[in-house]
Amino acid sequence: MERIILHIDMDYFFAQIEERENPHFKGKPIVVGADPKGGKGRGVVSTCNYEARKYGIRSGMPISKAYWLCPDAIFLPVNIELYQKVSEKIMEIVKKYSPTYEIVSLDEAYLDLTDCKSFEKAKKVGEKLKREIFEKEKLTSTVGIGPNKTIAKMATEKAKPNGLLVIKPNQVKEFLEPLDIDDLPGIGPKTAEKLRAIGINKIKELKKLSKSKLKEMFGKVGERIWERARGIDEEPVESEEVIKSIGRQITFEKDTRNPRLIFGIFEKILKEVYQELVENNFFFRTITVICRYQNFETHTKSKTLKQPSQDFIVLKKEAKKLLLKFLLENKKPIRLIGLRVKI
Ligand code: DCP
Ligand code: CA
Ligand code: CA
Repeated sequence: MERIILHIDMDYFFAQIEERENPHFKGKPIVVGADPKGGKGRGVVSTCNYEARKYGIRSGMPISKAYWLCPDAIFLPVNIELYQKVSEKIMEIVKKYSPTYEIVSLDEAYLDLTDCKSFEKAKKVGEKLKREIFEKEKLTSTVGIGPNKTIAKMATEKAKPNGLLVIKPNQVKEFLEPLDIDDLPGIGPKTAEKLRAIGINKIKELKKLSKSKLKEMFGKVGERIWERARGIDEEPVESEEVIKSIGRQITFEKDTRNPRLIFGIFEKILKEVYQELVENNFFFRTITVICRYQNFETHTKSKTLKQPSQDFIVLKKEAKKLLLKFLLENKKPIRLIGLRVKI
């Protein structure tokens, strides 16, 4: 049966919350991310408002570059606790609009609106949802509606900011074909580069490649790309399966005992685990550090907290203590370190 899928994504999320909290910032370029330290800062831009985007500032860009592009912007630290609270409130609203919902990240979700029976009805639901979020949270969002998740998400991207775009099944082809290949979910910078190297820039051109050719170039993802370029996507909207644990591990290029190197890599692991934790609104109780030595001998050490936590400081402190125990108890060269948290 033909489905009706809605995708919603909050506009310049972290920065919009900061604007809301500090109305006197409105109209000025705002950058949320690491401290620029007068252009010497390390770390990256989390996001910025549309005024800052006029200067070329983007998510993921080094904060030093953002400072160079617009030194007069308002630079703010990431207040993730606040953004999470706002996200929870927004998702409580979103959930009311369909029993079949999927929360993708702090500011993004899908709803299956097939029960609306028509795209016109679904559009009204989308308008109402945007309005309710604005009235209750004073934040704008963008909604895309289409016959599947891929089209709905792409419609959102096109309608940003504060927009609503409906792509009906008979409009999918004309919607997709003129778009750039990197507008297609699943095509990242590397994939796009390879395609451009063989003269493919638009989705219309991408459709000239056979499924087997795309599979040969990109493996299984290639098949997905072939389907998506034609507006085919059967992925159901489903609430995330309950995540039981989150973990990361990294193998050193060379076995090492250098504490600076080991703790340096561990910081990276900590940040990645924490990021995923936040994205999934996951709480942990047990922290496990994994250490594999040169001879592949693998050991773990764990700590269980009295209460579930989502606190980065707690995670970092306890995990580092466990890692330090490994370093103190023997002198064997280390091949891999890892971190896993579970509830
Ligand atoms: N984010 C981040 N680092 C990134 C990308 C995003 O910390 N590299 C955070 C900040 C964003 C939030 O996630 O506010 C949502 O990301 P989006 O990609 O949806 O971007 P925005 O909501 O900021 O902007 P847009 O209006 O384009 O959706
Ligand atoms: Ca967003
Ligand atoms: Ca998003």
